[in-house]
Order: sequence, then structure tokens, then C-alpha cells
Amino acid sequence: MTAENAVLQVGPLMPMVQTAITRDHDAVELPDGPNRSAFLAEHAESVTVAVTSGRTGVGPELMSALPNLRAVINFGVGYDTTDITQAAERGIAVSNTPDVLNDCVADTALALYLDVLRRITAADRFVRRGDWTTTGNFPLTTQASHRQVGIVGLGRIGSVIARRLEGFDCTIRYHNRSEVTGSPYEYLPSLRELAHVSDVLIVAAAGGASTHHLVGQSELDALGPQGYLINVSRGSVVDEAALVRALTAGDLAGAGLDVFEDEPTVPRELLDLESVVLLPHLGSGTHETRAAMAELTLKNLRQFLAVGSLLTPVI
Ligand code: 8YV
Repeated sequence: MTAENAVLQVGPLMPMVQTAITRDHDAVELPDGPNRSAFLAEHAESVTVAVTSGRTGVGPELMSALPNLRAVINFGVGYDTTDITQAAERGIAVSNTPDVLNDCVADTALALYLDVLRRITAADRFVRRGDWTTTGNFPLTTQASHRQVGIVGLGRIGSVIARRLEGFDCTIRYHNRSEVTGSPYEYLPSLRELAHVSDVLIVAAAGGASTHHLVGQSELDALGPQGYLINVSRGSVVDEAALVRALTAGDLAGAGLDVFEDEPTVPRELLDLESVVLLPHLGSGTHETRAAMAELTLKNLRQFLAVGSLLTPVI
């Protein structure tokens, strides 16, 4: 770590990013546990740039402990783990990795959509258990094409999901903070109303305080016992306790979840349910997309260190 422009690694990073920041920028990793305070006592003053991921982020306490922090470079499009309010107040720049992951996260949403409605992985388990030979045909499932689909958050990723669903001849509507100018899809200012008219609700809204539990009991009730929920954004957007209650009571037909409120903890009750598909937050997890995210992360870091500005700033 050099005195000028010291780079701090906060949380685990992809090996490619970690190697590059250590080799090229002398970055040091912030230790966890009891060694953290001693490390901060020695180095906090010199840290000007933090490189982190959406999983870890630079939260309020750590940000306050870094008096000369000028930039947070975030690997991932979501930056809800970083204290954006404090960053804005202190003039700390924050970047993320938008766009490069749209396709893969949208593909994951579609994979969950098809799996939950057509019960693909449940049917796979049926074959592996030998049930095909002992009990006969797999139960009938739900048609995935020609459905009424509601997108919660028609942003970069939500728009790609919508485009993919056009190929399934679905009717697409959406709910957003505000109407998207020029969108071909119907905008519903009430999320409850969107849930009511949808067979499937797909959550693609960004995480953070403003979307916390946006999908709650009332929206799940409106989706109803024939309805399905897909979430590929952040677990915090959905009231998970209400979702678990609805699924176990049969008040919702099924759910496809890539994200959870307290990752990597998945509610125990969901593990035995055949109506849900559970993924370990793998939305952007392909070689191609993670390499593109790594490259964009490093480009942001290099540009900041060279000229003091970010390539893809969020504030
Ligand atoms: C990453 C994500 O897995 O980009 C995001 O917001 O959720 C994922 O693509 C994650 O951010 C990496 O920490």
C-alpha cells in the first residue's frame, strides 16, 4: 500500500480483479475480525480508493472510518451494500458495472420462469428418483407462453427480460418508480394492481431502502394462488417471511428465487417445497459476464487513479 492513492480491497473479489489490483496498484485487503481495528488505526488515513463487490460493499461504519476516501469501485450492478447517502454527502465517487450483465441476469430470470411454470427441475428429480417407472406420468404443469407477466422495475435488466418474454408471446406490463417514456408495455402505477392482473411477477428492481419489501403480503395476495413470483434482483425487495407463508399455505402457485434476504441463508421451509426453484445468486455468473464485469471494474479504478473520474459512476 503506497501512501498516495492507497487502494483498499473490501471483501472477497474475483481472482482476476484481486490479482490485478494487488499487482498493479499495491492494494491491501481489509482484514476481518479482531485485526480490523489495528489495521484501520495504521492505514485508514491513507486509503483513498476502496474496491469492493455488491456482496460486501462499503457500509456506513467502514466509510466513516476512512477519512480520505475518494472513490468506491463496486464489482456488480447493485450497490445497496455501500452507504450512498454518506458517499454523496462527502463527495465520494461510486461506480458499478451496469449493462455488461443484463443478458445473463435476464437469461437467469427466463430459466427460473420456464422452470417454475413447467417444473423442469422437479421433473428431473422425478426421473432421477425412479418415479417415472414406478408412478407413471409426471403431473401436468402450467403453460409458459401466452402469459400475463408483470415486471417490477423496467430498468436495464427488466427491459431485457421483457424482450425475451415477447418471444413467448406474453402480454407484458410493468411497475416502476415512474413511467418509462417510449416503452411499448403498459405501465401500472400500482404494484398491487400489476400483481392482480399478472400470472407471473418478475422482480428486477434495484435493492436498497427505497425498494425494501416493495413486494409484500398485499401484492402476494393480489398475485393469488395461481400466481408465480420470480426474483433476480435483491432478496430485500420481497418480504421473504410473507413469501414463505404464502408458498407453504398454497396461497401462491410457486416461486423462482436467485436472491434471498440473508444470503447464503435460505428459509428452511422452502427447501422441501416442490413448487419453488432455488438458486445461489448466480444471475451474472458466467465466464463471459464475470470477465466483462471484472474488466469494467478495473477500467473504473484505472480511470479514477489516472484522472479522478469514473467511467460508470452511480453518483
Ligand atoms: C454479483 C449482482 O454476483 O451485479 C449484481 O448486483 O448481484 C451480481 O451480479 C454480485 O454483485 C457480486 O458481488
